[in-house]
Amino acid sequence: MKSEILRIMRESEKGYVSGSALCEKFGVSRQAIWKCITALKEQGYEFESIPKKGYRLIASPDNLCEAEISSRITANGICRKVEFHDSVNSTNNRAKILAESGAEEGTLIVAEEQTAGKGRRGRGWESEPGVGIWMSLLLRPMLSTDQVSGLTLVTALAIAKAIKKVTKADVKIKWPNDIVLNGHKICGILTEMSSEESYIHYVVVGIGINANTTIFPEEIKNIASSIYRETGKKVQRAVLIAEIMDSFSELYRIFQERKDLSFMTESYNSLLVNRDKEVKIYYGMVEDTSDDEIEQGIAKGIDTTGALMVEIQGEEKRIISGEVSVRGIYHYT
Ligand code: BTX
Repeated sequence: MKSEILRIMRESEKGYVSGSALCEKFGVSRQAIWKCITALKEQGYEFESIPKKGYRLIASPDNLCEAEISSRITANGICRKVEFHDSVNSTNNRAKILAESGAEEGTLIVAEEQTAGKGRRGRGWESEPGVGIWMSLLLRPMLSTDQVSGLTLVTALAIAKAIKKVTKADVKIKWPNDIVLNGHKICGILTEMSSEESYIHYVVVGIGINANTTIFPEEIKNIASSIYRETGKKVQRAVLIAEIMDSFSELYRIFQERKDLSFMTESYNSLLVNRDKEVKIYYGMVEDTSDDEIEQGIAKGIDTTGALMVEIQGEEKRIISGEVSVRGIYHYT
């Protein structure tokens, strides 16, 4: 009921919603509505209440909770259900458990804190409470297993578009799965799949965004940053989550119809941080790849399968994500 009340107030044209209209809508007493409003106030929501007119929502806090997120999610988009946790080990792990027990496509797991956030290839992901967006979306896509890596690129573009829309920040994409702002990593994506031969049971797309983070641990302070640190403006996280779900819904629908990325290569490439720049390709971990496992070339952009085209000694080579890292010559980007 809380998320519905918030949604009704946000959508109300005059701004005010009368107590009796809410009682009628939910078939409950005035006392029950008042209790709900009081609980929302305790969570930091501010209401104006005027006799004979009703309640008006005047401020929403940036505390993530199921009601706040659900009340902003578009009804006919990909997200059908939000599960919120104050703390979990990893939202990807939680999404996988739900997927194994039959949860439907569009289940979104969001956590205020992850105690064992995961990056790719066994790496960790710093997920401190109160400042980030740590979430995983469960998908049951109509794609073949070799098309699934495209979902990471679809997600990256959806996030970049949403961040641009909500914050106006000039974000870029570092192929295949980082979103960067002023050369710093502000977001990572971890896509995990469960399949049998060519049949996909499910895919979990994990998204980590440093929204309002101010301090990073020593090991990552040179590469990581947050939207707040780069723009000076705090992000209302539930607003950004809803916007990401909207932009993802649209791109995901088209990707499933077309089965390739031709519809978005241009927009993706226009945001590519190292397009037409010199890059190094590491065929192992960046930190310990030996010189003979590093190639150097000019990044040209993605093709319709999502591979990065790199010009190496006059010839274009397709770089497939998975086992490689691509970095600029001097910087992380
Ligand atoms: P990645 O392997 O590209 O990046 C991991 C690397 O990024 C780490 O080794 C570290 O150097 C750096 N790093 C760690 N934490 C952060 C951070 N908060 N900001 C910037 N850089 C960082 C990227 O993997 C995929 C990350 C996905 C995270 C989401 S959060 C929700 C979901 N649940 C989960 O466990 N993972 C995903």
